[in-house]
Formats: sequence, C-alpha cells, structure tokens
Amino acid sequence: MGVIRLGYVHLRVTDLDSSTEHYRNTLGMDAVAEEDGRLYLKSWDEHDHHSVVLEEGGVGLVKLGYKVATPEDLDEFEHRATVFGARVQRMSKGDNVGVGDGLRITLPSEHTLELYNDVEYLGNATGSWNPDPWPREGLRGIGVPRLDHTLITTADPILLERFFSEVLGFRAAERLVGGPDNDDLVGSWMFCGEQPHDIAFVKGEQGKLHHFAYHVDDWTSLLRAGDIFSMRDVPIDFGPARHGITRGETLYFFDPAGNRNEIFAGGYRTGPDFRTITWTMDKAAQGINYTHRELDPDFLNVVT
Ligand code: M3P
Ligand code: FE
Repeated sequence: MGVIRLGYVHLRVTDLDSSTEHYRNTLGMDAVAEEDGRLYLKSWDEHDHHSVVLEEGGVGLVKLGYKVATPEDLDEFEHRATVFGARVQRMSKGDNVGVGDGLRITLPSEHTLELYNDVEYLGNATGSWNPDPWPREGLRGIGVPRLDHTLITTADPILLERFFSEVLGFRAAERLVGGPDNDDLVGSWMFCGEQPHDIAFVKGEQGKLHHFAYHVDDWTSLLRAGDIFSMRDVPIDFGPARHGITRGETLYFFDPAGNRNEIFAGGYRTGPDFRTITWTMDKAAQGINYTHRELDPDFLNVVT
C-alpha cells in the first residue's frame, strides 16, 4: 500500500534536439518512444517504460509521475485528495505512452502530480536471469542508472507537507526552519520508502522546478560525471560536494534548456520509524553544501 517511488519527470525544453543529445549521450539514457513531439527516455537500471519525457516549448515541469503499489491505492488517494480539497481527475490509459489509468492531482503548489500503478514493463538493460552488474555492451556518457528524487518550489511549504503526509503517506526526513521561533517551514525533504527523500520542496514560486536528480553509486561516479560535463561543456551549478541535509553527495548541472539536474549518491536509510531531523536557517548553507558552507544566491533563485 502506498506510493513506491518517483516514476517519471515530464519536462519542457526549449530545443528538443540539443536536450535529446544531453539526456541520451551525456547522461546516457535510452530513447524508448517518440510520439506527438514528445521523447520518452529510460535509464539502464530502470524497469518501467520511461522515467523522463521531453517536450519542446519552454522550460520547467509539465508534470511528475509517482508509482503506487496497487490499483486500490488509486481509489484511496482519490478519496483522500478530494477530502483535502485538491483538484483530482482520473487519467486514462494512453495519456502517457506505456502508462495505464491513474489519477491526476493538482498539488497545493500548482504542480501536476500523476499517480499510476499500471505501466508497461520493459525490464532493465541486464535482465533478470544471471545478470551482469552493468551492461556489458557499455554505457554512453555517465550512464545514469536511475532517477532518484525531485525538488520543487511552493509558496506554502506547510500546506504541501500536510498534503504529502495526510494524503500520500510520506514522512519528513529533514525540515529546514526559520523565523524568530524556528516555526516557519522553509523546506521539507520527504520520503515514501527508505530513501532520505523522494520529493522535496523549498519556499518559492508556485509550480516551479528546482531540480530533479539521478542516483549514481558513489563519490567516484560523481567525480567521473564531472569529468564528462567538463569534456562536453555542460554548465555546472555546484559540486561535487556533500549535502548536510540527507548526507548525500551531489553535483548540480543544467540541461541545455536551463532545467537543473543533479547527480546524487549516498544518503542514509529511512523507514517508518525514522525521526525527523531539523536544520535552522543559520546553518542552511551547511545543510545544502556541507563541504563549502556557502551558497550562491542563484542556487536558490534560479528555477524553471
Ligand atoms: C538537495 C538534496 C535546496 C536544497 C537542495 C538539496 C534547493 O537537492 O538532494 O538534498 O535548498
Ligand atoms: Fe536534490
């Protein structure tokens, strides 16, 4: 029962060709379908039909998809989201290539969130019979194995945290608080499984994307990703560095449209008995960039 993971990020990009080059050849994702001007891509260790969709025209998010454990979850989440006062519609099989019926919810932050259980299974690149540890035919560019999380912005983090908690059963791993009494919520990092976060949000403009992240194995992979970005002139935001929040290792960069991506490694394990960690604004720079303890204001201001 419940939400399993981030399934897909559907993005707008200014130029489909240059972004296709970035997501296919620099990150190493595979194109699995192209329909109505949308390109559907999948990372090598993902099993479901796709995890990134590129659509030409503008920047930022079209929508996020999270996979739920059972079809019955959709009925329960529809009920709870309606009681919460969110706008909920049913989405139909085929609205997204490879994805079955589901729910389309407008979050209090004005982002569109799709929930689905039925999705075409393609399998990963190494199969499920005596698999190799990685594809023996090799990987392109970084060869990202899978998506990890998204970070979005909202005018009302308390309301969005309530939504993810009360409607979708997420829990906060870490909270960033400010104000004289430390009771103003600036950001929340929430999980549905055992990762430190599956979704996070910070206070900001409604409906915007701060970044979405891919998981890689370790610090060495992160450094190698940095080498590939340098070879290919990919703009770097910051990193490689350590996050205080989530304890992950990070490298932020931009796709050709200016959408921020992250490569993320490490992080601790959570679970239903995990006790929320709190960061205060006077330590926010350390929380986000533990290594350098300073933040470029553009890191907080640039969203798409
Ligand atoms: C992460 C993370 C911001 C913090 C970002 C932190 C935008 O990306 O994965 O923990 O303030
Ligand atoms: Fe992140």
